[in-house]
Amino acid sequence: MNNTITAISTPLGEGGIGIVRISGKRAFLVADKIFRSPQEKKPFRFESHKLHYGHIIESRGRIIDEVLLSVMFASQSYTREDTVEINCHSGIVVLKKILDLVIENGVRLAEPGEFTKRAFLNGRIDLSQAEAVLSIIQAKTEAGLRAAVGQLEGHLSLKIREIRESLLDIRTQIEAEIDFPEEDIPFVSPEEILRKTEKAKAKIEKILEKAEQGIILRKGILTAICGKPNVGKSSIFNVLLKKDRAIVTPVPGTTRDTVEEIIDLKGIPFCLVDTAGIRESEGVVEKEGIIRSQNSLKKADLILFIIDGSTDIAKEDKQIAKEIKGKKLLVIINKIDLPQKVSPRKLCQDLDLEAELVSISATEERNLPLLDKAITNSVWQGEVCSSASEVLISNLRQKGSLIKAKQALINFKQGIEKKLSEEFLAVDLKEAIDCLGEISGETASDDILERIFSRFCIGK
Ligand SMILES: Nc1nc2c(ncn2[C@@H]2O[C@H](COP(=O)(O)OP(=O)(O)OP(=O)(O)O)[C@@H](O)[C@H]2O)c(=O)[nH]1
Ligand SMILES: [Mg+2]
Repeated sequence: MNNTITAISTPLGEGGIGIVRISGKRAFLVADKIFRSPQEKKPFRFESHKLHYGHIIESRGRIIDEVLLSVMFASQSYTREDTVEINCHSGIVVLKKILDLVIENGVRLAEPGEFTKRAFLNGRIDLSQAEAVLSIIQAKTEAGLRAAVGQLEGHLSLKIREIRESLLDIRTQIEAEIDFPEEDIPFVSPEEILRKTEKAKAKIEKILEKAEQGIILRKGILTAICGKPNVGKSSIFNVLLKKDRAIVTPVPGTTRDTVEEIIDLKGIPFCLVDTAGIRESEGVVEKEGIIRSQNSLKKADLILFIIDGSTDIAKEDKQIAKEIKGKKLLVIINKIDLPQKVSPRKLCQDLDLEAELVSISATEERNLPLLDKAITNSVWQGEVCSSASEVLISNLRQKGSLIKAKQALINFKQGIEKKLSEEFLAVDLKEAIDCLGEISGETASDDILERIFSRFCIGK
């Protein structure tokens, strides 16, 4: 923990500015060795969080780059350690050269997310806030960003802490009764404990109600567009994307490989996948494409099943309907600008599917707002994270911990009702407290930490 780390914190490539970051006890010492300011002022004496002009110099006195350097004192830095940031020109060679120079001076390369991990271990942020940093970096829509910022600001942390502290209070009361049964401590009635537990449980349930929203905003909805060849899948993919991304031709079997793009509908990120039309095929390439289509269907959170309204229902349509039955899906009748052979009223019955249905024309762009609405409604009804102050969790790990905490509280309550001994009750209560601690990080195992921080990039 006490060694000093460094990394390039900006994307590696040509750009205006690149940043090399150093954090730890040796940070200022290294800055002193490699940085020269025109006034010969020492980085130790710099004001915190101010930029200072100068040069990075290697041992033989040669200038590597003209830079702006800032020092951040441990008490106010991101990692809560002495930190130095070197703003140099962004080029692969120059960044690499400065990084090597820092490493030569007794600093080691940081692991992915290690700066944020230190911020967590040093108590600047809790674990859910550390996860929020990653959510901000990876946000796919503005609503997703709002939710992540809310989490970094500590809305979730505050709520979790509040619930956890109320449970810790109950524990103190119960333990006092276990440890000092004869002492004259104020007696807390089981009714009072039940009331407090119920309140904590209700708060957990309230967060869980919105869990799906938070997770969807973070992860997005994997949406596969499927159907037999030539129904207009790629045309629909392009109109949803509002750009000519996939090839469209009148030849059935045009799309071979799957094509993926992210769109933002009402703040929800949908990862759209255009797939090859599914049919019996002898062509080697087409066959491979169809296997990929089927894999996409298996993985998808949502399927847009496209039917060509201008042709009769074919055996391929029925075959695909069978394959996707039971999945979350939306049926789209396309080509309504042409004379229609398909009856929207009977279609779902004929295909033996239960699904919402929308009729559109991709080429004439008819009913597209209806299509957008049907897609968003299929995963989310109502307003999408309208403010950053909403308490939203952002991943399955947090959801899992909340569900476990809730279950432990249910067991605890039943234990009280059954008048179990305090020792028994204490076990369930501890479980609930620990599960909440997994979210904020107090009781997260090294394994959990490893899994979380390894998803970060190096330099954050
Ligand atoms: N009239 C009409 N033609 C359409 C419509 N949508 C697509 N088409 C045409 O249908 C043909 C096939 O469109 P694609 O989007 O390539 O169909 P696809 O389902 O991706 O086809 P494959 O990739 O071969 O499976 C093209 O000639 C499109 O211009 C529509 O709404 N109306
Ligand atoms: Mg296509």
